[in-house]
Amino acid sequence: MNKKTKQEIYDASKIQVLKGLEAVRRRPAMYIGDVSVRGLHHLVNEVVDNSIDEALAGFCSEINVTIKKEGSVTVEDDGRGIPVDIHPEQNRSALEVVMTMLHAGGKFDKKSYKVSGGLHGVGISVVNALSEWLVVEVARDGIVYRQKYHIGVPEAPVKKVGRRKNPGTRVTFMPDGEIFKKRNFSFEILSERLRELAFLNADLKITIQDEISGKSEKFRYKGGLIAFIDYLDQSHTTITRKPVYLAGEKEAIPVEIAFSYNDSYNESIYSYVNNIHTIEGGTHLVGFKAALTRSLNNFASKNKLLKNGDNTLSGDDVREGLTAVISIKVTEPQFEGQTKTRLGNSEVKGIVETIVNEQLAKYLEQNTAVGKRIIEKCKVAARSREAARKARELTRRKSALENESLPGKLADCSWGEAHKTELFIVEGDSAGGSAKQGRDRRFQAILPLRGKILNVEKARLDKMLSNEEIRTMVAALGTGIGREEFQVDRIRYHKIIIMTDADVDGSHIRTLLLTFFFRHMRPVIEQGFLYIAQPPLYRAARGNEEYYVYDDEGLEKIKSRFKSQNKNFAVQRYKGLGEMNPGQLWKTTMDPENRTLLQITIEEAFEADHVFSMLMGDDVEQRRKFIEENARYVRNLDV
Ligand code: 0RA
Repeated sequence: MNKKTKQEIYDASKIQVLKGLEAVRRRPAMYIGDVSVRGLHHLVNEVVDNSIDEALAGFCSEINVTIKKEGSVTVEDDGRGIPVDIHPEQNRSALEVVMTMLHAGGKFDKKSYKVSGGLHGVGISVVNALSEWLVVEVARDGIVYRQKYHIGVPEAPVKKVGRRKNPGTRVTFMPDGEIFKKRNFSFEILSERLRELAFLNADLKITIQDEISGKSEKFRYKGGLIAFIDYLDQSHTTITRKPVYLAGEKEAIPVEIAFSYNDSYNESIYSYVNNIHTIEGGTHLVGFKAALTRSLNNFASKNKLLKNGDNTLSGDDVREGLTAVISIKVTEPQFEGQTKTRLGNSEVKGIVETIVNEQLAKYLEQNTAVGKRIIEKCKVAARSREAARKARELTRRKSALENESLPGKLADCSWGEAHKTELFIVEGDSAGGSAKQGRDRRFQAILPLRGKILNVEKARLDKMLSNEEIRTMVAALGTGIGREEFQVDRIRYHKIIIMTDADVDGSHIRTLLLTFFFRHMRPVIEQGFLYIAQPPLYRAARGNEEYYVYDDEGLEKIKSRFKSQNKNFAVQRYKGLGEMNPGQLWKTTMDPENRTLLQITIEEAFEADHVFSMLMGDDVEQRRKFIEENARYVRNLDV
């Protein structure tokens, strides 16, 4: 029998490694989603996820993230350290295998809740392949091992470089400038995810330090999900003094839930599978909702809290003012949907349902007073929903008589087919005027909105419908609104384009609109109908040569070109759309041949909604500042 020599084995696996790395570098988006801001930060999340796995296995209590002065990032944990022994089949250190082979993690599966497919769980080797350089240091059995790589290729075998008592892993990497156009890490983006992870993993200590800005944060929540709910509710008054906490495990699926009721009319449920935010929900969420409705109705009828005139409480009734977090772990999750964030595993629904039914009944038995307050709130919700339904029916009958007409403010287009037409929702009458003159009236419709639309956070649907701007918008869209009426198929345009000024007010209006669509017309986003226009920020001109510039980087480029040619030039900064004449607005922002549109995904709308819920404090100045700092949610998109 032919026996391969060690050298042959080594060379063969080396070729395999190079092929793998090449695949990642050729199509990075397949592994990390995209190569923009999100993909860049995904690299850090990927490394952190490995440390989180070690924490889930019970061996790691602290994770430290540092943005270094030079622009690299270090992720350090106090876990067992990546194994360093010689891998029998690969004939080299296990550490090298983990760092260089795609999906090598599985070889050492710790039977934790690793994610198969999707964006997370692609393995640390992907980060390595997309890094100009990466250094890993492992402390195990009192010895420190080290290896360095350039775009994923080891510089030399793993070396012993020192001694240290406490085990752990430290990964430092510099993203590759050839893959990522922008390489600067955002303290805010990283902090947000790390805080979330600290909430989801009770008592885990996570720190982040930014050596560039000097900012730092420490996260550690003994209360876990309970602390998460308190955080989400911080700007609201709750009727459940302490969040309700339920936990259980069935068929090796642990389920953890915390919830509360507050005085708003919104439902905010955050669901997670293996620490991944399932924005599109899924079977765990369905199970929770079903059990919540059932348990509360059972409690209400047992305690005779529903009078003869009261109907049973609907799902909408029991979720008004609800803040909930549900976190489950599944060994082989199936993710579906537009952003692969909907859990598909069908067995999970029943498991969550059973656990919630059992645990919640127990809780309500022991906390009758809280239960009664919740039911009272649900009953108020049910009554106002009924009142709203009657009012809607009345307006519907009235408008049927009046032959439902389009709002006067809408400058409609002449073509009738939705898939060929666009609606620009424009901030302010003056920009609306320019847009009307500049558009191609065959397929572009313009709807100017005056000032701010109603704050949808504070209003119930019935009150919202009394707001003229909202009614006008709903009428122009043609979809109707409200659970019973909204129909995305009736939409009159397949591109809804939000066009606002590039200032703080503009970004506020944009956030409001995104929140509105996210909460009340989610299918419009899911179908990919919602966009944001990108007006230029500057116009640089010299004689009759002119350039429109869309960001500060572009401005610097144009400036240096003009300067190098020793020419006089003028730069105009556009503060609002109104500063452009109709021709300019068409050319730069509306003409399908030249413009860039940013398509809104559910993820982005969710972020806007999240930002929005967070700024419910009444301090206007603080709110303004918050919006400014978070404008990135609706900026850093690409189509
Ligand atoms: C495989 C096996 C073991 C630990 C790890 C991987 C591990 C990976 C990373 C990545 C970042 N930090 C990490 N910490 C641990 C278990 C090894 C054993 O049995 O001791």
